[in-house]
Amino acid sequence: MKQMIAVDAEPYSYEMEPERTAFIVIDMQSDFVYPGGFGEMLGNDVSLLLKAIPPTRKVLEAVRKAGLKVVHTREGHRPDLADCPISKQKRGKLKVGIGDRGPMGRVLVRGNKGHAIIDELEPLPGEPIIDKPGKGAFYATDLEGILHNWGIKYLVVSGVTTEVCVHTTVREANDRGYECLVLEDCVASYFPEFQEVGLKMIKAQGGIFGWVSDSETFIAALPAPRNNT
Ligand code: TIU
Repeated sequence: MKQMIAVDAEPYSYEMEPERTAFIVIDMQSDFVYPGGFGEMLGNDVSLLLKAIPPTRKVLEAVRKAGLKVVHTREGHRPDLADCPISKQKRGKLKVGIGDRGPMGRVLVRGNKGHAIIDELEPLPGEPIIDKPGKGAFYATDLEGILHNWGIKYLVVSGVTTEVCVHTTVREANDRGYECLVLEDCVASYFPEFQEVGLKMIKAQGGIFGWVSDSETFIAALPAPRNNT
């Protein structure tokens, strides 16, 4: 029988079917989160992003216990940069840009230290990692096929940055018919005002892109841990 649960959220209660829900962790990579990475090279203070790690870790542990599907994404490019638009390579006129050598290897290039998902949120075997060349997790990836094969309708969203890759992914998902719940303490921006307004934009107009809640409220609403015996 179909099991539905309700999560206290804005603009109103988020109703989801755990069997058809995936938790997505967007771009929690050293290049965005840690000092010395691409985010810092863009002129950003990365300290605000570090705050999202502990709550996201708690949610990861809880959804794994509850038996929800989990998927991770990484923004980055092939070593030959053939999948990186010239516009993206040139943008910002950076001294050390995409593909160049930085303190954590080649910036945003697959296989380099900066591109890797941070240890605190390490994916488990069986949790797909989506390598994406753009900001949105649906563009030029196999995410949609994976979610389709899993029968997913509900996406619970975490990751960085709120107004860039999180927003782009939520907008892409919303247009494809997914019901998105963004956990406000599990997403982060380099800019406090963008964090605030980014979340407002999701839940405004009756939830134009989706719903907003927080990690504790979501964890409390999850079904009892699955008995794997
Ligand atoms: N710069 C910035 O805020 N974000 C990105 O470039 N990528 C993601 O958000 N993942």
